[in-house]
Amino acid sequence: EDSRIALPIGTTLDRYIKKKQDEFQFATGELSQLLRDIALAGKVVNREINKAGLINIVGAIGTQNVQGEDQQKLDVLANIRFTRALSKGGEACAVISEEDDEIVDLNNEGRYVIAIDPLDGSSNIDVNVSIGTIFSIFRRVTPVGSPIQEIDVLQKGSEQVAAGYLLYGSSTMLVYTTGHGVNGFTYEPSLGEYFLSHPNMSIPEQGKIYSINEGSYNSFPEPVKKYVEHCKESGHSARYIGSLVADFHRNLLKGGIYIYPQTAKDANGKLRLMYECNALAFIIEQAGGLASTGTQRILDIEPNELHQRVPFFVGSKDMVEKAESFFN
Ligand code: P6P
Repeated sequence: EDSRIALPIGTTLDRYIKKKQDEFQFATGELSQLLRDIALAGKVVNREINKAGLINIVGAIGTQNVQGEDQQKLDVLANIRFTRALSKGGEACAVISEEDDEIVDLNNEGRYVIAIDPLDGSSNIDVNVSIGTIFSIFRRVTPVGSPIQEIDVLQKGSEQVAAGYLLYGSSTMLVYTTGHGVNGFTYEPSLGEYFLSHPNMSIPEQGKIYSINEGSYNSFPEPVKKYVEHCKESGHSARYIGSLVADFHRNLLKGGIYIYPQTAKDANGKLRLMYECNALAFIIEQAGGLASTGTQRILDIEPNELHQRVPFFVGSKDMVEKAESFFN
């Protein structure tokens, strides 16, 4: 928590980014511009999501992404919007996305690499459940101007320079960290501005909410079954929206744990390390929580594949530690 920059609630995102940049002499304008580019794309996607029911852009378009999941029209659109905004912004030189099998080389002199899930939970669009965008920002490793290589994108989560998510819910929010705490901004569509609404976010160390799809209970590893039983014995509330960003955000505000463990269907869990778990792990640690596979800190994992999946335990410190204790 950095008291130097306690800006009043209602500060706009632009003013906040500028203030933070001034405060941290090492902060270069590129990262600020990159955050602005992402925020702008979020405004465009937000508008398309809000219109989805009216102009018939919901529903699968028949193509599938690398995960073999039906691509909903909106997640294809969101991928185009974010990739185009990043390409035009010029600060990012490469993107890895849930929607693209391979690395997208933006062929520019940008110093940053983005890992993004442009619209997670897109199967929830048709039923009007909140959905989200998740992003991680890394510095490229190879020299600017040289061809992008896998080592530029397959970096440990602890190498992130920034991470965040957009939540398209009853209101649309942008929540992000640059390693100096977590701040939440609420979007006001009539003004086209994001306003600081949740300064210095921190997750309660204790929580009474557990989020897990108990439909897969029978195939959970024993330690996970034991932890679920512990939650029931403790009288915790089960809350599972089935949209990762929505479940994560609620737990960040109220305290809680979200778990997507190994199951019979997904031997390493369903969620992807590079563009889902790493970003949320960075955010939760900056907010005083924890994120692990049950046995390993998410941010310490050396990635070996763009779309690799990992088991994911994220949330209140005491709850994650309790879940981990069943693995020992
Ligand atoms: P399940 C949505 O498809 C998603 O990627 C996350 O947003 C969500 O938390 C999870 O999968 C839900 O998966 O297997 O419980 O339906």
